[in-house]
Amino acid sequence: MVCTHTVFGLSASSYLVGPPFLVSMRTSLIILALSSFTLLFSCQPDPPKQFDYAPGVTVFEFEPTTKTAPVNQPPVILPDGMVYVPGGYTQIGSETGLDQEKPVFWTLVKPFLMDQHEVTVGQFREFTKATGFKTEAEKFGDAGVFDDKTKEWNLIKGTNWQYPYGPAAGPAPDTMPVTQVSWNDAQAYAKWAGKRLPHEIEWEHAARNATNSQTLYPFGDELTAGEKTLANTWNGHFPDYDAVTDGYHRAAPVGTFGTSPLGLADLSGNVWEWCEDPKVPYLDLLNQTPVNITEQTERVQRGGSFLCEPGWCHGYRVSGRSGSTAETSLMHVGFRCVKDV
Ligand SMILES: [Ca+2]
Repeated sequence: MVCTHTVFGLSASSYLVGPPFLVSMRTSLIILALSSFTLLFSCQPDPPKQFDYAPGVTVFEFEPTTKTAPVNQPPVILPDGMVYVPGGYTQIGSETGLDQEKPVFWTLVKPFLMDQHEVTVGQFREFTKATGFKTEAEKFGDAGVFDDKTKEWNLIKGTNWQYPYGPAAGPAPDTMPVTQVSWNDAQAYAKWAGKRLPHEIEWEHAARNATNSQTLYPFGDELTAGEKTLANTWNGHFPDYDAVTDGYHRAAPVGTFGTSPLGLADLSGNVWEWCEDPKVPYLDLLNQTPVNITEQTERVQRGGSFLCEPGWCHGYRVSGRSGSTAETSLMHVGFRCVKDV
């Protein structure tokens, strides 16, 4: 609530503390009474609160009464492998999803470019060849692999982006999404590529096709279209059994399952995708609560993975969220990059 409490250009408090020779006690009391009267009748509701969450991302406390869409002008030549994501207003979150997806709030996102698919093993290899970069899993000497027999996560020696399921499982083909990369590794790749990680609001804006679409997935409410499966997920009851009706028990080559209406592949399923942001409750985001970044701070992941199924983790919905600490490397977490237009 914003209240005007100024009378004749002087605030009520200035009468109370001002030099006594300026006004008599009687005059002060009269002015104070006037001030109180004004106070009663000049209170106005707060204007709808909005703020810049990040460059190109505005967050609203309430639905904006006027929605002036940003100018959408795709570049004449798109960078290879990138999709133009138009700007616009999008509601983030889901009132029917998990608590961490609430409350739903409005945003305005400027246009940007997004990788058509998750960064591949082949693309990551180019990065390491050019820079000599070593991932955190390579430095640690191990990384997280889910064991189908024990139904547990284990740190397996020799596991890294080239051997995402452990050395015994063999190397990952270049067409696979790169995994076993930490948030820090993804940041290094993005910087080298002249790109950046998406903010999770940008990610969801793209997953909602830049049209604020309200379907569960970028391509609708169903995971299949006739005979075709549209996302690589876990088919059955996790972790007991995976019927593999979609053809892949683990990661699939990028783009295997087609693209969303915007032309983006694997936004739902295949592997989780690192985003730029620390993972905070939406209420904290809306209140602009400062985030104290520590080693325990989780970074957001979006899109779900081949380990997700509705009964356990329906993370491949457009509003689904997950997170891990910045140095964590896992077999079902990769990333894609964005670039400003
Ligand atoms: Ca699958």
